[in-house]
Amino acid sequence: MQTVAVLVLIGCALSRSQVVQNEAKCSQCCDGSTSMTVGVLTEKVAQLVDRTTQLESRIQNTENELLELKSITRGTPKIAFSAALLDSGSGDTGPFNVATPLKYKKVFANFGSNYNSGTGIFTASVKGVYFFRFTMFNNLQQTPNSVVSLRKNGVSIVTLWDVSGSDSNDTGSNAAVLPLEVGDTVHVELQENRIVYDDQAHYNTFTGFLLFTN
Ligand SMILES: [Ca+2]
Repeated sequence: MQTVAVLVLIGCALSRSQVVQNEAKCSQCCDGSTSMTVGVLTEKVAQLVDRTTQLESRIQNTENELLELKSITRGTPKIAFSAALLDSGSGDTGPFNVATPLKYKKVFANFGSNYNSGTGIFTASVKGVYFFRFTMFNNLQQTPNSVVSLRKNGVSIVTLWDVSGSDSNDTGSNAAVLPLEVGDTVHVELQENRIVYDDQAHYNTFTGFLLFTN
């Protein structure tokens, strides 16, 4: 009986030794795996951030396309605006030491709300071909000093010019048909150190509308 008890105790001691060895091996194994797992996770997170950025860009593009499609599927997109320079009163606008968008404040119509009277800028919400026209009345001083241009995405397209002679009360207009992508902008710009005059007869106007989508 005593012999059996001794053998059992030896067996238990051997088993405990094996468990301790296995625990040590496992600890080494886990430390290595943890380092590898952190590296893999860091890479995965970076990939997810890239993917999220790409998805956000695609969602933005899809929203823009949806806005365009909604406008089209209602029938002919209703985009047309017309505005004059002064909402009230009379007087010169300018001169400014830098070229400045003219803010046509007296809004006669703004179907589609593509024209912003706070900035003077028209932003196309639909891809298509548009017509724009603007008029200019020169300053009332003896020497004319008025230059105004129609600009697409900041680039001059057509211009009105009256800067010499002794006449005043001159008016002029210019126009252009422009293909626009969604987000393209069109505005009328008073050139630096130039002046225009207006009153409630509304000589200076900015008008535009969509001719057709394409
Ligand atoms: Ca003139």
